[in-house]
Amino acid sequence: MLAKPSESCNTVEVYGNDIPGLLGEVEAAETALREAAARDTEAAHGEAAYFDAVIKADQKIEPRDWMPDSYRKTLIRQIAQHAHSEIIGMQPEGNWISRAPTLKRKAILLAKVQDEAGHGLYLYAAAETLGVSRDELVELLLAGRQKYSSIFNYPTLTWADVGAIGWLVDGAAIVNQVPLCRCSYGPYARAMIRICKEESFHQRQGFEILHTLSHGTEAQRAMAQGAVDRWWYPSLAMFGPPDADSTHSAQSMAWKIKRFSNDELRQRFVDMCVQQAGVLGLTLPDPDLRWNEERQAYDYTQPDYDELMRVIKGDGPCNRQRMAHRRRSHDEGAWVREAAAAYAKKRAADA
Ligand code: FAQ
Repeated sequence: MLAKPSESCNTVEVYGNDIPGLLGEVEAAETALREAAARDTEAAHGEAAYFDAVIKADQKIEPRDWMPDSYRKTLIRQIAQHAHSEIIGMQPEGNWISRAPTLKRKAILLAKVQDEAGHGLYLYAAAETLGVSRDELVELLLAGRQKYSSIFNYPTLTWADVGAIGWLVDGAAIVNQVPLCRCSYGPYARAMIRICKEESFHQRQGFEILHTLSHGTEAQRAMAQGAVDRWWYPSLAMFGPPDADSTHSAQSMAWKIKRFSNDELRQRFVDMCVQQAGVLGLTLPDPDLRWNEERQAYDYTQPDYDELMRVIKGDGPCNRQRMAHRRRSHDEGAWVREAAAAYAKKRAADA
């Protein structure tokens, strides 16, 4: 390493006769560094320009592509939250598998709950393409550092709740998720296509349960109406805070992760449900629900967003129960993970 020449000594004494050669080497090294930095900056600009162009052209960003750190973080947050929701979302309906009224209903519900597990797995796999492992995401959920949808913190008190979840919760999920099939991140968009097809079946089975009940005895009709009364506002809240309070919407829409705002999707959902409630012969529990000719949409009462925030922060009717159950299942599944890892290691060694 070169000693720094001081004012008090003669540079020729310090470096001897090599000084012109040494300075030349230093200059050459500095030039090489400057050129490398310029190339990197140009490449980064090139990559950023490519990213912007892909988004603008409505094409897909793939895992191999450069992406801004904040785009990656936003996707990990949303996809992880979505995956956790599918997994925790198995609990409210799972509660009814052993008490479904007929063998056929039991088989259908079992298949639906298994589908939700599958959705969770596709979504964890999509998140893994962003450089984070499923184990890490599960740890974050269990540590309370990642969220899952507010809706799964409400109890399923009667069999009609299974119908209301299918009709309203899966219905809201479809309205929210169909636009995600056009999300700018390829792996998430592709996972959503299959998920939406299955959600569509889920929504119909819920509608059919409610239709059967609402056309049955007076007690069955009352049970169906009671479930719709309980699930309506929590389903509206699933779409998230109103646009004015939505922290991520503007950026996520600019990146074409989200295609519509929370309020736009909520409105679509309301308009869809009013028609379907008519066919079911059930009433949506909102006295102010009426057609607005000017807006060509229904006016409706907003859900209680303070309640949504309380539920998101962990203080809903079932938050503690849901997380306790998830932690218990995770611990009980430890031996399966260990056995699978040991088997994979053995297979790799054999190969
Ligand atoms: N619950 O700025 P925004 C299903 C949080 S799957 C909990 O508007 P963003 C299938 C949000 O994370 C249901 N937290 O956020 C099924 C953010 O918090 P942070 C799940 C919520 O991301 C059916 C903060 O509030 N679906 O149902 C909720 O732009 C039946 C500010 O909000 C998805 O995850 C909420 N409801 O928009 C399974 C779809 N809303 O992170 C079983 C994908 C907001 O800053 C049975 N996700 N927050 O601390 C999305 O579309 C979006 O993430 C939104 C929220 C629309 C949920």
